[in-house]
Amino acid sequence: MPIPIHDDSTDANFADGIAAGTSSVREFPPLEHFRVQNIPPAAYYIPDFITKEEEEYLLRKVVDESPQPKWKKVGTGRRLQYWGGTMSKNGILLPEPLPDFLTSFPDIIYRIESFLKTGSVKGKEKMELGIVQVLVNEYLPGQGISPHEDGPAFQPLVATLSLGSHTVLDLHHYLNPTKPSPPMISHSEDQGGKTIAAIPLAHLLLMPRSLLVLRSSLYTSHLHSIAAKEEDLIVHRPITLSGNASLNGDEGDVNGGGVEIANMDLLGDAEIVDSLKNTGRWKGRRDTRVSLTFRKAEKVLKGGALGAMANALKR
Ligand SMILES: O=C(O)CCC(=O)C(=O)O
Repeated sequence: MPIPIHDDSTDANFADGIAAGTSSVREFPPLEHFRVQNIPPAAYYIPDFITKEEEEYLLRKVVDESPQPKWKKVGTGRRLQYWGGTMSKNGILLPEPLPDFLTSFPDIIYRIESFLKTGSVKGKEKMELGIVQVLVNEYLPGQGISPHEDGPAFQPLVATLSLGSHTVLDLHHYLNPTKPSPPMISHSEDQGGKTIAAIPLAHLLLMPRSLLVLRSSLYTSHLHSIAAKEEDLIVHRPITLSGNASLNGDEGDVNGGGVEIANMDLLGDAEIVDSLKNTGRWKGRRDTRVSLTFRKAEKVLKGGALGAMANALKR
């Protein structure tokens, strides 16, 4: 299964493209090719969805050139921004125009939409997003996000682009309190009266420039989080002929917080995959990571920004 590895030859074209006002669009196999196996439906991991130049350009636009008031701080100190509008208290998006650096140069939104359509199967759920809002999260090393659902205000299909650094996204499932599933221990964290499993269901290593697509039950009935860490230890335990997992590296790695990832076969990063296969481990220090989550609100206020203003005046 050929996984696209970043092709440096396209970088020069992109640099030329900057001058010429065009961008170099790479071709990908259909979405299904990137499905993460053995987890609930469905997650897709696409390595190098954008080029290094596009990553640098987007970081410049979002971090260096965004007006300070655009940033909001959450309790843990993490910063975020909304592009395309914000949600009203009753879950209706008050829309604003999306900036050029997301719509036309680079034409990221168009590329995500076109790529998702390659996942549509006739007669089945359509993979159409209709992006109206982009949520930007900035994580300094040591910052994370606690387990949460993105909620019913958004369509259960989201795409997240990672910039600047890798991270590990954890996926969690709810426990049925009347039917605990050993060896999981229920977590006291409250999610609207529901308990979540203490041990994440899966871990995904998200590399810079990759796109992660979550949809369906992985969006509607699971949670996701990022542990607040400065460094990640990934371990790999190949399955032996007897069907058991054997650890190449040190058993202490697992006890010491090392995690196995579900998307190793899709990483497209030869250095990491070689390290995991040969030594059973890979360690990476986190740098500042910026994520862009592209989503569609279920309800959007008609009349756009002007409508939002008129409504505010009516109140
Ligand atoms: O940064 C990420 O990859 C995830 C962001 C996220 O889960 C959120 O903002 O709801």
